[in-house]
Amino acid sequence: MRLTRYFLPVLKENPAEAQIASHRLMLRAGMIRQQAAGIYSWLPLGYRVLRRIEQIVHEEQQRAGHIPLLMPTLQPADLWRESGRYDDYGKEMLRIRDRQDRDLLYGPTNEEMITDIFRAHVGSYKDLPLTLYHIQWKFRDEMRPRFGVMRGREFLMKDGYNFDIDRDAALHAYNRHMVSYLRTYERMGLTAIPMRAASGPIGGDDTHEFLVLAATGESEVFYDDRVTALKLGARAIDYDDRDQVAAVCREFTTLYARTDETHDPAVFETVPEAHRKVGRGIEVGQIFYFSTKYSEPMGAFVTNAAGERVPVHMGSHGIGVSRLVGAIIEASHDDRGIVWPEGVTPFPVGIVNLKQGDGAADAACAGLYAALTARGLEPLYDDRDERAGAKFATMDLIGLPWRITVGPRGLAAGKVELTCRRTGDGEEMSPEAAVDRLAGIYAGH
Ligand code: P5A
Repeated sequence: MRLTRYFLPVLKENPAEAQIASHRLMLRAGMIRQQAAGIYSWLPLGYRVLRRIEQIVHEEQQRAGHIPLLMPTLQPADLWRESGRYDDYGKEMLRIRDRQDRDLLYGPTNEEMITDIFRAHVGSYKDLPLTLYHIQWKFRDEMRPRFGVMRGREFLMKDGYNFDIDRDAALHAYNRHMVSYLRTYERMGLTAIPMRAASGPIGGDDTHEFLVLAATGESEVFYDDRVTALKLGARAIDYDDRDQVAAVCREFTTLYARTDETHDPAVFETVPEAHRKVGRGIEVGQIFYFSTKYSEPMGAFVTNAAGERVPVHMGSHGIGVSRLVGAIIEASHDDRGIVWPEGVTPFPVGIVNLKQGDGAADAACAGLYAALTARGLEPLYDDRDERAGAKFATMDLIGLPWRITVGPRGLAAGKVELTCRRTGDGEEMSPEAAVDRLAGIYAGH
């Protein structure tokens, strides 16, 4: 993409309404625009990141054997009357009446609707296990929408729902989600710690939240800091292997890590003092096992192997897709701007032409652009007629992990400079070597 043909409305000044870094940087980098309290348009740069995050979520869900579908944002109120949640949900639910006077709502979550789909089409244990998920906009009329996309009213969520024949099978689905979430967050360059939590309006006894540690997080967290060193890494996971998946979950949930809702000071005291930490975290996901809470009242029954009709065991599992954009920035920025992890960056590399209009510089940039594109690495090429300082400031603000700087002086020696956004370190090399280096870096992403 050439910057002169793109739409990147960066702001020079710090927006007064933004209280935290991620909100400020998303506005300044031209990623979002607020349309109403807690409701945002995703401008092209922000939209690219959102799509990258969605893509990673899709890949990891499908790797775990979960099946994508798409349910609507609007739901009939009658479904929620069946589960009993229509009245319970209170003012957070946006209620709508259509021209026929039928009650609708803008879905805050989809347990009822997916249960309806299940009961209409599945009747036998032979069709289980089954996990369906979608990535869809939600609406919750939050009392205090704030921090930009972090606590929105309209927000994008991945929500998945498992259907299993009994408690053991459903707990395997729970564990499978935990492991697939760990991999999902790691691919985004995040450390998200599973913490025992409370279930709120979704229900059930087993639930973990995934928290990214950040001073601006909304949840208070208590943890043994050795938990932050745990990594899933590149190890192979067989998602059908119940023991292996359960062992990974034990590895990640044995050390003390809880939110304030489940914190137990007496147990926390048993953590060695040097490792006992109190901090704040951003909740980027939550998984639940709630047994037959929805299947029983809504009549989602299957015939088991003995020929009896039994309610299915269910759980639901959410990732805050739009919130993640903010959470990643909170975890990865400096005083000059965003520092995208390679896994989610809107463009893998920026090209800065120090002397637009110079024949050799323009030709070298065009050559780099073509070579990078041919390797699947679409660059953002700053081809504006601007001072070098202004170009560098824009690149630093929008946070592309790598930058190639092209100028007549370097080119005279056959060199361009490849610079790492995170460290600021630059290295001179031939344009071909820069392309090869980047192809190597991105091969794993
Ligand atoms: C699990 C999937 C659920 O709704 N039902 C379907 C279950 N869980 S949850 O914890 O309430 O939400 C899942 C994740 O969505 C994100 N989230 C939000 N993101 C932005 N703005 C909001 N107002 C908001 N509310 C929830 C969180 O990341 C949460 O973990």
